[in-house]
Amino acid sequence: MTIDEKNPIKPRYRVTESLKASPRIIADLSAEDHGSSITVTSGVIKASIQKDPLKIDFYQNNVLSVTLNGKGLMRFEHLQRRSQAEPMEDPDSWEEEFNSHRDSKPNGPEAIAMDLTFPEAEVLFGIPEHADSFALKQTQGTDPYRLYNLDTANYEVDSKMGLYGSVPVIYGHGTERSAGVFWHNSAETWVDISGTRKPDPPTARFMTESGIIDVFVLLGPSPLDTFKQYSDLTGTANLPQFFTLGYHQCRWNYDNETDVKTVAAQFDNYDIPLDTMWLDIEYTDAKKYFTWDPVTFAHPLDMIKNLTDSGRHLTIIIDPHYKRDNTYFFHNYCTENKFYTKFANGSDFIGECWPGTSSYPDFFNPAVRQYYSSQFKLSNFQTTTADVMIWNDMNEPSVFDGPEVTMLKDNIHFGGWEHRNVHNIYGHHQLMATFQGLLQRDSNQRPFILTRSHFAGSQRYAIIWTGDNTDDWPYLQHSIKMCLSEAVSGFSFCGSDVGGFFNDPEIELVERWYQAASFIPFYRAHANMGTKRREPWLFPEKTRLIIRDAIRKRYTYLPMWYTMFYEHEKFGYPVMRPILAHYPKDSNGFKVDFEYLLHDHLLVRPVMERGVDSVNVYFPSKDGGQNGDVWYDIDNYEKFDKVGNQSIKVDDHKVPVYQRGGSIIPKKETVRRTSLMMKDDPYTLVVCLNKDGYANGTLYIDDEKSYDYRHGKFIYAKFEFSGNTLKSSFASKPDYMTKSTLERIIIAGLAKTPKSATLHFENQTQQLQVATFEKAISISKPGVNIAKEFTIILNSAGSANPVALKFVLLFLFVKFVLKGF
Ligand code: NBV
Repeated sequence: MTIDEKNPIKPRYRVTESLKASPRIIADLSAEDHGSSITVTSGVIKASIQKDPLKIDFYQNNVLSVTLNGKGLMRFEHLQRRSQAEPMEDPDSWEEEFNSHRDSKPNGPEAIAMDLTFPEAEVLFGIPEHADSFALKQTQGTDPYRLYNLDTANYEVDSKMGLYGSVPVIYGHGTERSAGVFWHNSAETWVDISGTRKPDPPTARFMTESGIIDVFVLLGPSPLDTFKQYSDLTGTANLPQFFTLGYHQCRWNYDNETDVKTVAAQFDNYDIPLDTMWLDIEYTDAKKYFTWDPVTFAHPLDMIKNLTDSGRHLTIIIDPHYKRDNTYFFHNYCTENKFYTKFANGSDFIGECWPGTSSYPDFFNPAVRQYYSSQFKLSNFQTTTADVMIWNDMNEPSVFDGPEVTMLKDNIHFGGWEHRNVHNIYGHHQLMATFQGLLQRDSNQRPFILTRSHFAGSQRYAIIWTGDNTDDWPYLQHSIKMCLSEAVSGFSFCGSDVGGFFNDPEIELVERWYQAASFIPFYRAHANMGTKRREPWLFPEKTRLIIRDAIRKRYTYLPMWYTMFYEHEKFGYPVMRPILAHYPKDSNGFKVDFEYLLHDHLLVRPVMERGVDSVNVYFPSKDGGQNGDVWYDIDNYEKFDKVGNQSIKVDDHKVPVYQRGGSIIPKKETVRRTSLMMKDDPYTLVVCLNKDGYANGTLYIDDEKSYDYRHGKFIYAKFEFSGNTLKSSFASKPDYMTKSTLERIIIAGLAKTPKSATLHFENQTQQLQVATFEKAISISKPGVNIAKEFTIILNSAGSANPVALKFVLLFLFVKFVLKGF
């Protein structure tokens, strides 16, 4: 639904680049005018529009799911010319002073607002990025939630202040249904939350500085349906290259090439896997992006080769502020071609940032994007290779001497649009160009870009992290809450600076952060300039071993992570999920944000408290009562089948993570130096049975790097365990060759331990050994290529397998027959 001014003095801004594609208009709409209202119907969906006062009710299957303007809080301020306008009471209406800055507001106040009610909901969530709880809090008597991309140094936790990204999608969920609304606007927005549940259900009032009212109503009815409806609009993360799911090592800064090489080599010495080294701003020549420091990074190609030879990657930072230096090619080109964002008076906008006096490319201009993109070509950036990936930081944009450390709202962008309209989508346009640049550089390699600023849809180009956090426990806890909010808002690939960016973390926090982050999509350690070096081997041995274990555990689960990201791209559901995603009837789980699900496979409850020897794990209910799933501790397959809170003992090494009974997870158990070195290694399948003795799961494999999978070059195996049989099958014939075999199967939850197992594939039969393993069983060495269909039948204790039977007969023969003679 859009509401625009009928005859504005000039057009109002409409966001475009956030959507994946133009929405499809359904032809089978029927409308009925009842005089005071109009009803519009399409299939099971109905909108009832009350004309005066305006109120729009959205129904699905005749259940009222979302009401717009039910409280009558809609506002729409018309654009005006000052010369013709009525005098206004508020002196700030026409121009506003903020510290030393002045906003000229050429069209006066132009805000829009509307209230959105979720009649069936008991909890609202979404609208990242805030360092706050997953469930949105009431805002009466406090500030509303703010959506305004800002470089907020030392941000606070439990706060509604605007951070680096803004994703204006909100969800309401109750035991009967879920729904959402995407408020499609890139200007500064504030959101007030009120109401709790029927008869006063939750309401969000969106208030936005400019633009039009443009909302998408997502009618669910399940939480996963609603998340998918949102990703159908704005897209998903692209399937990442495999290595990006491994461990990343960063700090501001690695000092020089030797430093980079030495750190990478130390990971090998200490037998800790590492996939990517990162370089922060100091690698550049005087913070001029697309250059290298001539002294400290004089031979970048050698350094890059040193990394890529051992299967590793390098990621370097490219920020959006460009040094105003007339010996700098990028600046000269942008100046000559009028490529910079402008002040209101039409001259190039100038602000302070890392390079000193800087200007900011106007990425809204396609010609600017094209010029910037072309800088990534190897013919231009000759001192890089196609294996160097990119980090876009400071792209809110951060302007040290600007109002609230960003651009002036009356700055002018391509097309004459004021910055106030597009602020939250500035970084997004840089990402579009970076993504294009990496594709132009190598069209068959999937780009990997990390961004700090983000808006709805940026997930199609880049992954995110939670910015400059602090070395304190609440920041570790908020990394989970924040990534969960981001995940339901399109950003599945999210992480936090492990250890905390600011200050020097205490050892226990480092240990717990490494453990927690090993189950978070983006796994990168990072630290501020001036902090003590904190590579894993600089800690006491015990800590180093805990870090090593955490990273190695991550590597054993990489096949699961990769499969989850494939399914994310394919089906549109988040990778990291709140409990309510799979337990929508369990109202006790609605606000839980100290634990989460990975897909519907794992329940993760990291230890995020200092000095504890037990933590509370919440095992959710399927029906709101005592009916839950069976969960198996991934370390020893101990079974948990009671719904509710349970206190779990934790020592320094323990991370409570549980596999759901009913799931099959693919793993690789031999951990090597990099993910690339594990490419051909064999798989282990971990089968955890539900109460009916059933489980299923999937495994996705491809070349881990290129777009060939989009032409069918992949393997997507399905596994199913039922009765006494594990079967693999393929929806489509695999069109990709792998050397990897099936090395081992672990089965937890069997009523009886089988004596042996028989493998059948391609008319061959093979007997397999079964052993007990922790509280499960392990079947070793099926050895079958994972791209082949196979069946494994467990031979139960009662019906002995043929080989065993022969031995028994021989024994009896020896004992009774031969002895008799
Ligand atoms: O480029 C320097 C830092 C970077 O390390 C950090 O990760 C970013 O979030 N950057 C911000 C600029 C200044 C931070 C104080």
